[in-house]
Amino acid sequence: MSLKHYQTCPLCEATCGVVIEHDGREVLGIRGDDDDPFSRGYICPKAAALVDIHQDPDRLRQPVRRVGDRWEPMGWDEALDHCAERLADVQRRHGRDAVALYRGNPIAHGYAALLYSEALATALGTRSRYSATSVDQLPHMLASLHVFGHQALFAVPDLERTAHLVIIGGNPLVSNGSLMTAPDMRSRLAAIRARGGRVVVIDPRRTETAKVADEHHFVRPGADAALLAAMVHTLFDEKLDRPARLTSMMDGVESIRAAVARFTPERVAGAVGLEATTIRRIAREIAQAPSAAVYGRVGISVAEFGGLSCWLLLAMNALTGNLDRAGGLMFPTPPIDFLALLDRLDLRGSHGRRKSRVRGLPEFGGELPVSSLAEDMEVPGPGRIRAFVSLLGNPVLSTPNGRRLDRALAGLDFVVAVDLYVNETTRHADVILPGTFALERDHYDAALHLVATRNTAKWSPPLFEKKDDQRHDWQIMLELALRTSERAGLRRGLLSRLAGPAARRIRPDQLVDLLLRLGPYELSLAKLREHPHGLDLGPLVPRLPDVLRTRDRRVHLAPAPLVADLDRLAAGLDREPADGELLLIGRRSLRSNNSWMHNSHRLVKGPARCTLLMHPEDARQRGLAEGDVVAVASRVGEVQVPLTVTDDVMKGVVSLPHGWGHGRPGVQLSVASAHPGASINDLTDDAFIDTYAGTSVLNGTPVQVKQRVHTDAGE
Ligand SMILES: Nc1nc2c(c(=O)[nH]1)N[C@H]1C(S)=C(S)[C@@H](COP(=O)(O)OP(=O)(O)OC[C@H]3O[C@@H](n4cnc5c(=O)[nH]c(N)nc54)[C@H](O)[C@@H]3O)O[C@H]1N2
Ligand SMILES: Nc1nc2c(c(=O)[nH]1)N[C@H]1C(S)=C(S)[C@@H](COP(=O)(O)OP(=O)(O)OC[C@H]3O[C@@H](n4cnc5c(=O)[nH]c(N)nc54)[C@H](O)[C@@H]3O)O[C@H]1N2
Ligand code: SF4
Ligand SMILES: [Mo]
Repeated sequence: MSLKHYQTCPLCEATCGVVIEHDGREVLGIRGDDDDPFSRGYICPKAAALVDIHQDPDRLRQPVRRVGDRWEPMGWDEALDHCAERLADVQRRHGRDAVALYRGNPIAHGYAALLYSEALATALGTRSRYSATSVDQLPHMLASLHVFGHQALFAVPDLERTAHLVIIGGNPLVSNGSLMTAPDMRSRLAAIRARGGRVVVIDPRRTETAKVADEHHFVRPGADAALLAAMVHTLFDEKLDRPARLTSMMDGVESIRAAVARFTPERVAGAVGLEATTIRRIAREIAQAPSAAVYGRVGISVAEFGGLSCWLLLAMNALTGNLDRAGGLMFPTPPIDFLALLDRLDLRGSHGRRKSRVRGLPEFGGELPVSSLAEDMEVPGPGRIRAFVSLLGNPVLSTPNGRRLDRALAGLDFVVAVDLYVNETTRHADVILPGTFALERDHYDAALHLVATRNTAKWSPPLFEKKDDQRHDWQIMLELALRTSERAGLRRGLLSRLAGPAARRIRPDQLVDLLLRLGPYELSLAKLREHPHGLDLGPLVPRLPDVLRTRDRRVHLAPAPLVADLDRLAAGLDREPADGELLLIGRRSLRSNNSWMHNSHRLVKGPARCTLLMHPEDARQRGLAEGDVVAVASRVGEVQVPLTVTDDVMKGVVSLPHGWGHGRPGVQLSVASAHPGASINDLTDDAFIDTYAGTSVLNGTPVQVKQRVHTDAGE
């Protein structure tokens, strides 16, 4: 008997519809759902691996406690009470901020975990909050906060209608798009070209996306802000700016003109690695295209001037008249209107309201930059972090200077992780609380509709009901919140006892139902149940000025703090690289998902993927050859990896993927441990940050590829 179950793949931002064939107990096959109106049958190789994670013998299925170097099973009540006791104890003795909380990427891919992780953070009352945001999209949110007045108000490329797409520091053919939810990027990019449009890629590597584009330009890592400043300058210099359509809604045109005056293409060309004439042409073509969208992603955000780049990117779109129009950057209309909800709380986002304890890095949206986490655990003094709650995250592999975080975690009083595995981070836990996985829970893409290139809605029920001895991530978070509060003191204890029974009765899908009803399409769960393949709500529509959350409902093109930060950019323009120095950048693979899917045999089989890419000339200068094992060293560490020599990477630049490094002792990932690779974040530097935004710099790390390690015993 073969049954069909329809759901959304929760692994990345593309939100592809999948059909899962099953017999009620076992999965028989997973393929793309041709009837999903958004993904139209597309899936990538990771979708099939959903079943591998589901069935993985290494996956934890009940709470475990670390006893020496062994893990002992625990009952749920015992485990939750124990964790609550320990967290409350740390907070009683050292203050609330002594418990730090980190929220990882998969939280954004499950609405319930998203909601209840927020509840847990609130209940703990700690200001030591961290997430993957500060190693990812923070500068994009910061630009939105300044320019549009809300950190969660995103403008995304209108891929379906654009005539000219410029991609700076994104590789959507592999990442499947980010802050740009659009399944099947290959077809979507091909469609732009098929209708006579152009795709231009600017990246220090000739990426998979670059190879299907009309044009690719190498850019020096970290130089995008200078490049974008020069592009904006060119608009004014060549009288190409067309803000007319938006004049009545836009402030700061004269200020930004003055602010970028010193960044002429001729002045920045050397630092950027592009000819001044090319910079001018790229800007001109954007301005003159019938419609254009300039899009940037991780390559521009986790960089020294990420805040500036993300701001100038928005300015480039706005000044060419491409903001909020078909074919340009547009604002999605999500079925759950989070912004309207946050308006009721008068929440727009925040930056720099307080500073991290040791280094004084700026808060963003209530969180501190994760680059300050290890030092705030290690350095003695009042307010030092003593306990750590890790929710669906693996910061040892995903944040800079992972070795330091390893040491810091090992020195804490108590660590609890909500996770599926004993991995590089959770091996430091005292207790691991494993939740259900994708096939055992319902799905609704609350967060990704905020960045989708088409308005859609889809809810899917769980394929398999969870077993009695399993807990959903949201249930674990709710119980940790309630049980810790009960133990924490009179007022919180009382509140928690009063609120607890109600909170335990509400199911998260009831919340989704309510929020859908309040949303702009007045949907409901019942309505979505009638559309198991998903509901198409149409192309993006113009939303200015109502969508803006600036107090005056205008687009602020020249926010003072960002204009001021241009001085830092100008000061860095003539910096010379040290002798022999190469700049290290990252890379993603279609068969990886950050750090945690290497335990699927079907995804890791084949040639090793964790290799260092190097330009032939750089290799020759160092006497290195394809396949050599090389030592890559930065200020903070050294790793050894095999070398791939290729002119797909710019001269002076080397590339290593992130999410590897599974060889650490204690990790219980039998497949991944056989393909360990090395962690790029053992090289990235927690001291190297965008000092204005607070984001970690993960691209453009100075490294030396020092010596050739002879692997052949005879040599
Ligand atoms: N050098 C470098 N570093 C980077 C990046 C880069 O480009 N270069 N990219 C950065 C980016 S963009 C991001 S988003 C971060 C990601 O950083 P993190 O979010 O810290 O890391 P992930 O690898 O996503 O780890 C997710 C964890 O959640 C667990 N997990 C997965 N699904 C579930 C689930 O359903 N339930 C439970 N309970 N656990 C689950 C996994 O086992 C894993 O431990 O990495 C960042 N790090
Ligand atoms: N298969 C797969 N898909 C994923 C993920 C995954 O791990 N695997 N991770 C998901 C996550 S969490 C995210 S946030 C997204 C990220 O989505 P993307 O940003 O599209 O993914 P990346 O591959 O990191 O692309 C960044 C690009 O920037 C380039 N780059 C590096 N430094 C610079 C620079 O200084 N300037 C410029 N212009 N470019 C630079 C890199 O060469 C790379 O091509 O992908 C998501 N999708
Ligand atoms: S692109 Fe792949 S991983 Fe991402 S949602 Fe689609 S099938 Fe899942
Ligand atoms: Mo990310």
